[in-house]
Amino acid sequence: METVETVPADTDVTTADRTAPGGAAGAGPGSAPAVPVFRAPYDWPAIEECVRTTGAAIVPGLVDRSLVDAFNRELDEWLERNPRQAGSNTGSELYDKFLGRKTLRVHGVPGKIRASHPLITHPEIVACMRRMMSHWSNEILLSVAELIQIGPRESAQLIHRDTGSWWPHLPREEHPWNVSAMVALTPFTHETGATRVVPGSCRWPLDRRPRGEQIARAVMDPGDALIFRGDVLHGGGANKTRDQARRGLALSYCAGWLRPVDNNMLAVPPRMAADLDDELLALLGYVAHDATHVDGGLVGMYDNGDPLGALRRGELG
Ligand SMILES: O=C(O)CCC(=O)C(=O)O
Ligand SMILES: [Fe+2]
Repeated sequence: METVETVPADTDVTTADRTAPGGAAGAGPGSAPAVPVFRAPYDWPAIEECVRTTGAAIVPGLVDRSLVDAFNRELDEWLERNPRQAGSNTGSELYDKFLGRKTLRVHGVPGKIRASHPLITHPEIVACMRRMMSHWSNEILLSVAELIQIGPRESAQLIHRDTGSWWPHLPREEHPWNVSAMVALTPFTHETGATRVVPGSCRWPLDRRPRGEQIARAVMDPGDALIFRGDVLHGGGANKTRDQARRGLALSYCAGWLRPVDNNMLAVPPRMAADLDDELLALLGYVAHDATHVDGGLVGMYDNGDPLGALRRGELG
């Protein structure tokens, strides 16, 4: 379970500033905090430095609209065939509240929606994740690809750190070992439930609570992405509309030796994996993590070797 940190619910303070191409917007004198925005042409070293030090950055237009439209189309068709209720039933009232009673969540997206594959392997997203976690690992894994659709009249999600999924008190370091890209699939506005982010909170003590005016909003158009490290405080915003769902795809990646949140090899079992490309399969866990170049060992092996080789030889499932 993720760490849940309570703040005054529904505090709705600020939006991400929009700036000229290539520029990052910060909080001006006297203004509320903002998530810095980096427009194309993307300055990746600056984006990564911003995420590393403050916890989050918005990258407008990172994902091509054609990919967003294809994903939304296939998801709509899938939801028609597999009707789902909003809300979760985890057995824990607190956790169900955390997940949202009017929020539709679909896990195991790579096994359900094929149009998610070019998003999960998006070259710029994956390259950014690899660089950001290279301090820890030469390989990264997809931790979870989760569709998060915040329905009308949903209240704000509790502010939390995603890193709490593993163990809330794991040491927090300069370099993150969990970084996510929240890709907007519909408009993220103050009304629909734009993600709330507390810039700088990746450096806060675990028990420090944000005040309302320290919470920024990730206002985004479809195709924009919020990139954030797992230990920055954040949460879904309240959806104040009567009829507009806010749809986002949360793509979370972690160091290659860490156990992902979703069991992606059950989501995409060998019979489905056979015709997928190596890059996606590696992110899903079909490649062993090899740390021998730093005098380490291997984890994630199958039959004393790499699962991908066994898959390609037809030895799995
Ligand atoms: O939906 C959002 O904007 C954020 C959701 C989130 O942070 C989570 O469920 O862990
Ligand atoms: Fe989260």
